[in-house]
Amino acid sequence: SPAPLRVLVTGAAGQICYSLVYQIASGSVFGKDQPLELVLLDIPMMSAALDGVVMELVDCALPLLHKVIPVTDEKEAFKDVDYAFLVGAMPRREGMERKDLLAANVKIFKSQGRALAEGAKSTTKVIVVGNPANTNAYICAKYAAPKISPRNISAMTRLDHNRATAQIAAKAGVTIDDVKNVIIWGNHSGTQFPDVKHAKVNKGGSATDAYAAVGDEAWLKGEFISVVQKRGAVIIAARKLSSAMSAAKAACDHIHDWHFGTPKDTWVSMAVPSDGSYGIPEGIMFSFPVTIDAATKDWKIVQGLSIDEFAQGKLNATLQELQEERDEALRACEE
Ligand code: NAX
Repeated sequence: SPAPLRVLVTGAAGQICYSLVYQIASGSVFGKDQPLELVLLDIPMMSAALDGVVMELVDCALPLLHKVIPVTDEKEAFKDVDYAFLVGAMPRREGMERKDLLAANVKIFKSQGRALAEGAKSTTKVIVVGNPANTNAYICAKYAAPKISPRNISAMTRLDHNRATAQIAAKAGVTIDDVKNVIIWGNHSGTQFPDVKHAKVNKGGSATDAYAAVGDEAWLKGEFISVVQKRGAVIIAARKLSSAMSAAKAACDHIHDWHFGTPKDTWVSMAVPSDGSYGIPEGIMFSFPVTIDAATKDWKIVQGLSIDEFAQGKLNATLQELQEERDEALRACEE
């Protein structure tokens, strides 16, 4: 069997990782023949809980899991990693301003960007899940460069992508496999734009566009978009905790597709540093439709999709929010 991959998961004692680490270790991300060394990072205060997670992983008796290494030291965590799931972040506490939350997280991702540059393999692939995910990834990429290419750092919008796919499947009366090529544009936040203009639905044996399959333009341009944008808040209200199982599954899908490539004629949504496509300024960590080549493990933004006036307005709004977050984050980095 191949040499083990070294995979780092941060925030490993938290909610999302409780689902995530099992999925990784059982082979759903890197395949059933790929041995793994899992490095689990959390803060020192969480070290007892982290040990508990390690004990449970050991007790799962998973053949692919060659090593589990719990750490509370950042430098040690990033050493030689092939893939990093950056889930750990400062949670929002009561009375905390959005600005304070951003500043606290920016410090974490500045430091982790530096640790990546210092220790990780130059080919490392990184997914940032911790919020504000796009801006955290932007800062992480800035401090990991030039040793680690910014192209190797991404933020997760796959949960939003999966939510949009599931909403369309339910409305069209088909199963998930019958829906492909939805797009999440922009920020993982309330300004994201879930776009189905270019999506395909397989209904009754023939591929049709989502508008025809759903047959309700008003719903697609209204309720559908706000359901996807607000799904996270609705889950918090119901569970009193934020999405964890679905977030972990989405992180696995994201890295699975980066590792194995996207299927023919299929794209997925990932926040990546813009190359200038669709008028989004270079470097902004923006969610785009991307395809991934399995051999090079390099993503490409899907080109040539038409953007109508309705879509352009939504793209502008989410871009503006991302630029404001970036400027605030850069100021916090100076402090
Ligand atoms: P939890 O609070 O359950 O877990 C977070 C863990 O991270 C804690 O164990 C904490 O000690 C640890 N941590 C904090 N600072 C750290 C640091 N500097 N290094 C390593 N570990 C650190 O949160 P959970 O529900 O697991 O959510 C984690 C993050 O994902 C949050 O920021 C959340 O907002 C974000 N989400 C992002 C989503 C996305 O689609 N991009 C969706 C789900 C989720 O809301």
